[in-house]
This record gives sequence, structure tokens and C-alpha cells, in this order.
Amino acid sequence: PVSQSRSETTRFPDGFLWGSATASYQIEGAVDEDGRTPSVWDTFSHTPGKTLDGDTGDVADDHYHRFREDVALMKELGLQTYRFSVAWPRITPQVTADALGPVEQRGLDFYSALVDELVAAGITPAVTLYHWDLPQALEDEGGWTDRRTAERFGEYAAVVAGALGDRVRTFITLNEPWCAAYLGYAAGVHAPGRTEPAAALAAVHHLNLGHGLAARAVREHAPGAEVAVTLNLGWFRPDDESSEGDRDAVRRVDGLQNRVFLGPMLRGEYPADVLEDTAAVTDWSFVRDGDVETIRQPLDALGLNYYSPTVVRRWSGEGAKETADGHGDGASPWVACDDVEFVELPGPRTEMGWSIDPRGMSELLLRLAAEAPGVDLYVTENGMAAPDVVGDDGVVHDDDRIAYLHDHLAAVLDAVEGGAPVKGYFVWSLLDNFEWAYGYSKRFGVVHVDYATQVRTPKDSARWYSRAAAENALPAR
Ligand code: GBH
Repeated sequence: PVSQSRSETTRFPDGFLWGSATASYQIEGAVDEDGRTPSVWDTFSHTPGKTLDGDTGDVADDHYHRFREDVALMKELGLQTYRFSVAWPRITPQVTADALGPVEQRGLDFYSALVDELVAAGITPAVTLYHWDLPQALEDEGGWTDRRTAERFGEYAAVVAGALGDRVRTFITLNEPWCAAYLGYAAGVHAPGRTEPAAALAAVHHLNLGHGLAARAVREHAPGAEVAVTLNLGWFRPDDESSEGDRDAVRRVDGLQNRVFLGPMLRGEYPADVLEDTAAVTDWSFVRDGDVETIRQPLDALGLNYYSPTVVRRWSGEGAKETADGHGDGASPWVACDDVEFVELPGPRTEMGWSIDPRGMSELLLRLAAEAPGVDLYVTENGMAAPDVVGDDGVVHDDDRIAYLHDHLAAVLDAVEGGAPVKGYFVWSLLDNFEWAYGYSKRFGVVHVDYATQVRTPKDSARWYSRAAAENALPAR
């Protein structure tokens, strides 16, 4: 693919952090160990037909037992920071909607040992408090549709912040609440697999509320740490810039994916047009007095996960509807958007079928910089799935991934030059891992994992990324 970047400098700002990211359920395995109880992803992945080939996270990368080896690998690659998530069911395994229950010390000990190992290796820890593995017991009482889940999440955040806050640089409250709410409760392709549009909007609000309560708890219990949240903002463009209908389609999806989170988090208000657009689905009566003030907590940093662009247009209602959002056959995550078409883009795609356009990276970073002045930015995820082709030398030669990372890092530089305070970049992912509904069929790692033996082998992209980190600059592709 041709680089669409305008950037001419290849140096990153001094102190820029080069890292990698993972998530608990995708790598840990050890699902029955040290008191852990099931999460919604255990239940979902063990339900026939929900994940490709029935794959589960039961073993995954066995990181729970191999974390020292994995930290050593990061150190060898010269990675400077590591974003991982804490599995809530390891910390308070007996949680119910009404009470947090006792803290499981063995769960805390695991993450504490991981943090110690990182610090000893000179790697800065960044902790995500919620990357989708909700305790199943909470889902049984309504999950994110119930505000008590948000309340318990705030209490759980206080426990983790208190235990790890002396050594962790950044706490990220939520990873991609868009996915948790809409893929989990409207499209049903993620756990808990519900397909109820009204439930998804209730989940949006209670995830927002959970963010606010957790941000406040981290501030109190880990006063030295940065408070952040990670959003997967969409980069939406109209099919026809001159069409009012297409531009309105952009407004609609931007409202549902971006502004419904940014509004309350940054400005303490839900966008009026989103409330109006969704009025036939819900009256939003789950929003109580004071909630938006709770959601709007001072933030030190915002995390952006960016993978691909989206083009939309107003659907005329005639002929077959284009559904390039990947939800053609089933329920849609796009609540109240029956008249929005997702347009199939020409050009390069990743193994996920996602289009590639690095310009979305710089534009979204610049948008965040404008909307949240004074707040630091991180790219908390970016990367691509690519086929598993191991060369005769036993190494994956993933030139396409190197090109993808190069072009997106160049787009980060564009944003920095445009004034966006981007402080670091976390490649998704350190390791090949359990790719949610796609199971082990999709590989995002810069390090290859042989699932039969658990042997880790850095791909060419890991070596290339390692050089970028060492030079704090963009190497040639
Ligand atoms: C992230 O989700 C997750 O945080 C991480 O756990 C996961 O492994 C990783 O990305 C890779 O999937 O359907 O063409 O319109 C990203 C989920 C990806 C959902 C882009 C929306 C839109 C692409 N998002 N997707 S398309």
C-alpha cells in the first residue's frame, strides 16, 4: 500500500513511549485458578455457535503461568511500556449486583507480581480495569443494563488502584465501551450475546457511569497515577460529501459511536440529537440527576484505539442494503440506524476485512486534542490481523503488518506536528491471542504464538517495531 502520510520528519518527541497491549481474557488462560469465577466471555465462548470453531479463552496464551517469559520478551524487544487488563472475576470473584464481596488476594497477587516484573525490566505499566470480562454473576442480574454494575465497578476500581497504584503510571477505566455496549447487547456478536437495542443504550449509560465512578476511585486511591479511558472512535466519512442525506448519516453514527461517550465524559452532557434519534428505542429514563456530572471526571489522558475507516450514506430503502460494517446477516450494533448504509470501500484490507486508511488516525487524534485541551493522548491500540505464514526459517515475515504500522505511525507523527499531545503508542498486540468471536483464527501479534507448544517467536514486525522504539523514529518500511 502507498503511504498516504504527509509527514516528513520521522522522529518522535522526546519521551514518547513505545509499547504493546493485550487484554486478560485474550491471553491469560487459567480460568479456574486462584479463585477466579466465570466472566461473560467464559459463558459466551462455551455456548455452541458463538465463537469460530468453538474456541475459548480456557488456555489462550497461558500468560497466567508464562508472564515472566512474556515480560522478558518485551524487554528483549526494547518495549518501554505495556498495557494489560485486569480480570475483574479474579479480584472479587463473589461479586453480586448488591455487594462487591471479599477481595481475592491471589488474584491481586498475580497482577502485583506482573507489575513488579515489568518495573524490574524497566517497562512502564498501564492498566486497563475493564476489557470486557464482566463477572457472569453480574450479568445474571442485568449486567451493564443495571446501574448496580456501574456502582460495583467503581468499588472494584478502588481495590485495584489501591493495590497497584504505587507502581502503575496509567489506569484506563474502560476499553472500548462501544464494543461492550453495542456488540454485546445489540448485535450479540460479543458477550453476553444479547440483541436488544434498548438494553444496549442502557449499557452505554451505565458504562459511562462506571467510567466516572472508577475515574473518581482511581484519583482517590492512586493519587500519583494518570486517569484515562480508551475509546474506539469511528472515523466516519460521507459517501458523497455533497449529499445532505449522507452527511446526516455521518452525524448519526458519529453520535452513536463517538459523541455518546465524549459528550458526557468531556462536557457532562448527552448530545441532544442522539437522544432524539433514539427516542423510539428508549426514553433514557435510566439517566438520573447527577449522573452526567459523575461521568464528567477530570482526565489526565485519553486513549484512542484506531484500526479502520468507515464510509456511510443514507439508504434509499430500495434494493439490497450495503452492510460493510460486517453485520449483514444478523442484528446490527447500529441502534436506530435502519436507513444508514455502510459502504464497501475499494483498496487494501486486513485479514479481518477491515479497510486500511491511516488518515483516520491523525484526524481522530487532532479531534481529541481539540475537544479535550490539556489532556494527553495515547494510541492505546493499533495493528492488523495478517495470515499465519511461517517461513522456512521458522519466522513470520509480515511485511504487510510492517507497512500498516509504518503508515499509522507516520499518521501519529502528522497529528503530533499538528499539535496533538500524543505521548505514546501501544501496538495491538504483543502476542497472537484469542480474537473474541474469531477465536484463534485471526492473528494480531507482533510475536507469533504456536498454540500447540506455547512457543513465542517474534515476527519481522516485532524486530522492525523494536528498531523504531530504539531510535524513537520511524524506520523505513
Ligand atoms: C479491539 O476491538 C479490541 O480492544 C481488542 O481486544 C481486539 O482484539 C482488537 O481490537 C482487534 O479486533 O467492521 O469494517 O466496520 C476493535 C473492535 C474494530 C470494532 C473495528 C469495529 C469496525 C470495522 N472494532 N470495527 S468494520
